[in-house]
Amino acid sequence: MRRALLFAAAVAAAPLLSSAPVTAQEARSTADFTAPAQTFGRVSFDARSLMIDGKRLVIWSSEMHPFRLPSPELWRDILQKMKASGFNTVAFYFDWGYHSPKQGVYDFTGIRDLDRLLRMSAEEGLYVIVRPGPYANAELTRGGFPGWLVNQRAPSRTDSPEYLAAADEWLTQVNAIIARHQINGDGRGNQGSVILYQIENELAATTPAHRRYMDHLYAKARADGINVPIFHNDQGRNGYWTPEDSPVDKVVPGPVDLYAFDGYPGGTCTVQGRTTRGAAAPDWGFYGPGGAKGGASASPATPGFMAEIGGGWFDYWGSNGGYECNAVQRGERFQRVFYGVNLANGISLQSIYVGFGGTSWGWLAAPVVFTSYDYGAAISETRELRPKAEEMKQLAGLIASVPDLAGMVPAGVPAISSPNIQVYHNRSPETDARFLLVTHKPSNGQTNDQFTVTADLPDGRYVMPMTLNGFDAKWLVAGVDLAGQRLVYSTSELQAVLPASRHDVLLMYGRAGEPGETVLRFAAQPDITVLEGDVRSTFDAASGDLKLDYEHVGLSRVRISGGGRPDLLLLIGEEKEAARFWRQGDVLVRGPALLRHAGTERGRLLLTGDTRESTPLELWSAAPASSVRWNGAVVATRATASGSLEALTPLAGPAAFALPVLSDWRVAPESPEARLEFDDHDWQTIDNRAYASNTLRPDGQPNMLMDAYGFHEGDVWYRGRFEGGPEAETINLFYGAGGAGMAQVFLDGVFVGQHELPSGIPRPITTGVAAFDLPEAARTPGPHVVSVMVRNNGHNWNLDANDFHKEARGLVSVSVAPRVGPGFAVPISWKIQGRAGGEDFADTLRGVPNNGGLFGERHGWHLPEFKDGDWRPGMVGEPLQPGVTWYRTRFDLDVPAGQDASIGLAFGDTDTPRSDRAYRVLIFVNGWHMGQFIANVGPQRVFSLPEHILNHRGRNSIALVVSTDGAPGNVLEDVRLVTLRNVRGGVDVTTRAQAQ
Ligand code: IPT
Repeated sequence: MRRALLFAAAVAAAPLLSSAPVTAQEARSTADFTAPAQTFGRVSFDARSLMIDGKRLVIWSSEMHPFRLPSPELWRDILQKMKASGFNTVAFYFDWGYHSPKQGVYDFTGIRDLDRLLRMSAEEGLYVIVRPGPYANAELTRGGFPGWLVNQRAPSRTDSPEYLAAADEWLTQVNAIIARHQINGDGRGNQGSVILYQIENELAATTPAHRRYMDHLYAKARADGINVPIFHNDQGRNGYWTPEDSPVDKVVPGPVDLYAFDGYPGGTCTVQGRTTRGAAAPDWGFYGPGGAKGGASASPATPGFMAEIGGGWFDYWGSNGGYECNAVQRGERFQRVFYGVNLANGISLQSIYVGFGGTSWGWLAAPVVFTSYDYGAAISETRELRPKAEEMKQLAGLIASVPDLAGMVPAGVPAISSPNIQVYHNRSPETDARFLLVTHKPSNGQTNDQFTVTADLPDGRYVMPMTLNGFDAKWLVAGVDLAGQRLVYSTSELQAVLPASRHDVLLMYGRAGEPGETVLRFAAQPDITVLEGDVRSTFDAASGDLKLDYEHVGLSRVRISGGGRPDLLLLIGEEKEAARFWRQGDVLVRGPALLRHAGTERGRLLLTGDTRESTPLELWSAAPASSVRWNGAVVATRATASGSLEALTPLAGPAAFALPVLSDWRVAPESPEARLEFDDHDWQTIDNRAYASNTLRPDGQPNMLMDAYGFHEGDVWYRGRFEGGPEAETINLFYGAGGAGMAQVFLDGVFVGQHELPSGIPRPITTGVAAFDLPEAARTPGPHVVSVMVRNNGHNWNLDANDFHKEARGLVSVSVAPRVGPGFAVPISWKIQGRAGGEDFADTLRGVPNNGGLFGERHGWHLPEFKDGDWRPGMVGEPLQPGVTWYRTRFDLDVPAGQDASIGLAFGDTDTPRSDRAYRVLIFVNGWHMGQFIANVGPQRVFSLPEHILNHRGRNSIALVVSTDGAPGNVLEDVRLVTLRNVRGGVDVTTRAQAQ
């Protein structure tokens, strides 16, 4: 009751009624604006927003996965790019399986150094949301569960003691690290910037056993010293695991401090790579229809919180290549409309999944995805800022410039002259500042409209002429104090406010060519000097309003002085011009492709960043600067009439550099396991050990699953001995191998056949049956060997908490039997071999994802130090034997100093997602397994190789592991190095991932 009444008061404060039939829906929030703030040290929250040190802020977060960038120094590059795009927070999943090769064994060194990651995040000025699982999903093999957990029969994600003991192992380790980096400190003198902690991930099973599991995770975190608020991410706005029992909704209460949910609205990229504009942006808060689903009240006393809001989507084996489409689908305009509607709905914590996707290198990927996890994210896999990052910078710039945006509430519906338009109108209860989100009605509307919005704003009633062309939204603020200025309203969007040394600077922008107007308030008429552009002004002495009107063309500059306020430089740009500005600290910089940092040292302004080409530089700083340095070098500047400093000569762009041609290949055939006489005495014997998989198998079979023998990733080999006889006509396999997985079968060294699992979009086929006729030789009396290689392209995830990750991998059952008739199966005794050392592998530098059990991998053929001198010289394109063939070569790179490049490896015709050549390649670079290319499945033909793995200034080695059925044409296509990105700047990558 209390809630409803209070809210009614907020709505009643708006006297204007729409003259048009429809405007923004009337808000029906049950948010409890009187709920007392809950405090967790420096972090607190109430129904409206999170607060840090008692100060409200919008949590504007971007996710990345440290495990998808095996180059710790480049983590900093991503963090800096996120920070430069305006995010104040970064979210991390941690992948349990990445750190734990074996039960009881954990590794947080090198590429797995989470201490380093969290330290860096704090150094880069980002708050951190941690999501350590134990379950993650994240398109990871087993959804992040370790390989050894597949052998546990106890149901995962429940309170079964065995599972909890396993989860606790991980949590004890990872929580100890997280605890040291909390914003509240750990009580032992360590401190960092972690503000929120997620338990579990989208757990939609809510039985008492699941509730007890969640209780356990909460208690475990607290026992391990986690002292920040704890939340869970509901799969949708269902009300699963909310901190309190809602008075109005059927919610599932759970042990969380904050309620959060995930959402991926906005349509999809079809398999054809086309963008389809989906439904309108959902009202998941204040303006929603109520009810747990899609309503505003799943958790009335906690702020709107989206732990994942889609910032792209993953792509599938066998697609036509969806990442560019996803980048557009959830790109510019989408962000304005969807994230804006969220913000207007009171979702004051939003975390974009993902801001940088990276690479599912090695065997990290779940069966659904191939190597690239680019995701169409704002920061591409090659670490390029896509145009949508620039739009984010503009939106985030507004959020940073107007702290009043945190904790706003609905302010009533303004009048709009067009039925095609709606305006979400919110106000700050503290300052009365307004947020007006102008979008189409419905928000996926595409019309071009000119209309007026009439609203009672803090400084009076105003009729604002506006334009909205196509799918778009405008994020406007009104009645707000900005530095020493008063913005009455503007139909342009605000990107930055800088109280500069000589005058305030406001940076506004709008769509190219569209008209705009900005009204500022003064005590008396100020002096106006238009320095650049065509800006008209009128002053209304009665109100003190100075109205500027203009078109958004290029960059206009207006100097305003007097009028009882500090001097002001108003910059009004068309969108693209404004996107060239960066705000870092107390500096506004125009020009470069990226501004990483701005700091001052003894009056000197120190800037670091990237240039893509020769670039002019202009800057405004809060404190006067005696000199300016860019990436360490002095930049001669002059003062301008705009109160800025301008570089006398442009900043240099990057120098071009050449890449070597890959040649001098050394080639060696592999698959010796296929041969009859191969020595397998040290292989494990297949026996009847406990079977933990939920894949049904025929009665009486031994346990053939690879995981049962400690082999969880990549390839495994089986050898089965039998006595030849008339029954040995066919071989029938039932196997599990993940998306686009495969099996190859040999008899006595002779290739029998290959079976490939279909890719299947959006749900891959992950197990299959195959039958082959055996050659005549199998029927000759005496010992014979069938050798089967199974390539495991990842274990399933376990999103639905049904232990799907325990689906069989490797062989489930095999029979050698007559072709027809009753017959009987030939008895076979089996052995299995996989990754060297199984769960006790030696290569702890590269860790869990790197290797499977190919003969070459077991003998170090992938490693840079391997001596391939006795391999025969070979060429790409030459005919291949069925089975596996290795290609190795070396090359030198010489990327100019001070430049950051992304170099990749390309196969064949990169304009087509797949070819009719059926072959696969595992790519090893300096010993690191950086991807899998499947020519006939696709779509990925270019593989990004991050620096650190790649030595940009010196020697590198590459090993390509090609498997084929040996049919004519199934041969390695042209392979070449390609430069995917090249800038001057970058972060220092001084260590290399291996001794060369
Ligand atoms: C949601 C997961 O929480 C996340 O881990 C990731 O898998 C993401 O989806 C898709 O990339 S699951 C939700 C879409 C049902």
